[in-house]
Amino acid sequence: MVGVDFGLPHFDQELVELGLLAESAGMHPVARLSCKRRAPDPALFVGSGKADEIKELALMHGASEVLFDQSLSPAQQRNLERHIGLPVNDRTLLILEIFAQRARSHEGKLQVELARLQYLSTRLVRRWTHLERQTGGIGLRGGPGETQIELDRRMIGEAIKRTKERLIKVKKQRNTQRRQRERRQTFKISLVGYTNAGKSTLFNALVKARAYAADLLFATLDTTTRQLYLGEAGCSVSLSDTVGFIRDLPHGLVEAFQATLQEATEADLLLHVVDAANPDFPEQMVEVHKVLGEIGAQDVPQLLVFNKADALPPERQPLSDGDVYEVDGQPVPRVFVSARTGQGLDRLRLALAQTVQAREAAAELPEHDARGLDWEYPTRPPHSA
Ligand SMILES: Nc1nc2c(ncn2[C@@H]2O[C@H](COP(=O)(O)OP(=O)(O)OP(=O)(O)O)[C@@H](O)[C@H]2O)c(=O)[nH]1
Ligand SMILES: [Mg+2]
Repeated sequence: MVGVDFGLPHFDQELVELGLLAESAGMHPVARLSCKRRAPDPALFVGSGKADEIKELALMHGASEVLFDQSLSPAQQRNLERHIGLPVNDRTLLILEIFAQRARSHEGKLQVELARLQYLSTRLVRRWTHLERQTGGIGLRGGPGETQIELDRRMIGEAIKRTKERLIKVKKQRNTQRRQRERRQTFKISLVGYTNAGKSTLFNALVKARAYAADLLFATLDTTTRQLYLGEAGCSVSLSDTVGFIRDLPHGLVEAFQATLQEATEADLLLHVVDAANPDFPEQMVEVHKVLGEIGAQDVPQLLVFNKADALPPERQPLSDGDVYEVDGQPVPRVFVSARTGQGLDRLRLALAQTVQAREAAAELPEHDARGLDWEYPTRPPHSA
């Protein structure tokens, strides 16, 4: 695994996340190497000396593949493969690979297929312009490579169109189901958060379900929804568990998973689950807000759930089971829980019940200024874009 530090914020020196991604895709990282550069080398991404070093390290450890934490251009990828003599991939491809392995539902598979095709098409287009330049002399049109790529591109374009059409059909069915749910007027809560934060574990603990939870990135791809009865409010709400977020989520994936991510946009409340035991949690929260902004869910009220309290060292144990936390200068209510041990879950249920009741009260009094309510209950957007 190779990381190249260009002086950008949050450079992952130890390549921790890349390692987790690789393991989630079923690989075993054997060696890590990071280096500093001012700018990527156009041909090899790293210098040729560094490329030799990577090759040596890979040979020494018997590696069968080299993974880069940063995005490579198609030409860099090809040149590196030639230089090192092993397949070379980057983080974007790795994430696509995990999604492809993990997709279960019909819709999930279609979404992954669309993302993969879109990724391929950008690669082909770039390779195509590159060839075009090579054969670019006047009157020098149409070599064999050109026709082949033209053909590939047309086929991919058609496959993208077909996949999109099939997705639209699936989406229509989903909308019908959603409308049926809406007719029942249930309060909708969506779990959001960085991948591996513990959303599915919390979901299972709250609704006593058995959604797949694992120490893998992107364990969940499909949305699962269950009814959650809140005794304190005397009503049921619907709770949805869905796909996790990650920094630099490949753009094609965000687009392809729009329908799945939409769930968050239409929620009445977002439970933003944070892995409080992960030292990188502040950056992860920023990434989650970024994706929420991209999908237009930034104005949905939030409740922060700091999870994995059981894994916090004694000096970081929370002083109370809940408080208010500043996000972008805005106060957001927060509770501390452990989805694993059940610690704080009663407090979380109570906070949910109070939020539902506060919202109902606000709905009954149209003139009511939500800001007048106690800040413990999220009744307005915690932050604006
Ligand atoms: N110590 C501790 N571990 C937890 C807790 N909650 C979840 N985990 C672990 O964290 C890992 C990830 O949990 P998941 O529930 O799959 O996380 P997720 O947010 O659904 O992850 P994705 O679906 O991959 O985005 C699993 O190994 C869980 O056992 C907790 O409260 N304490
Ligand atoms: Mg999950």
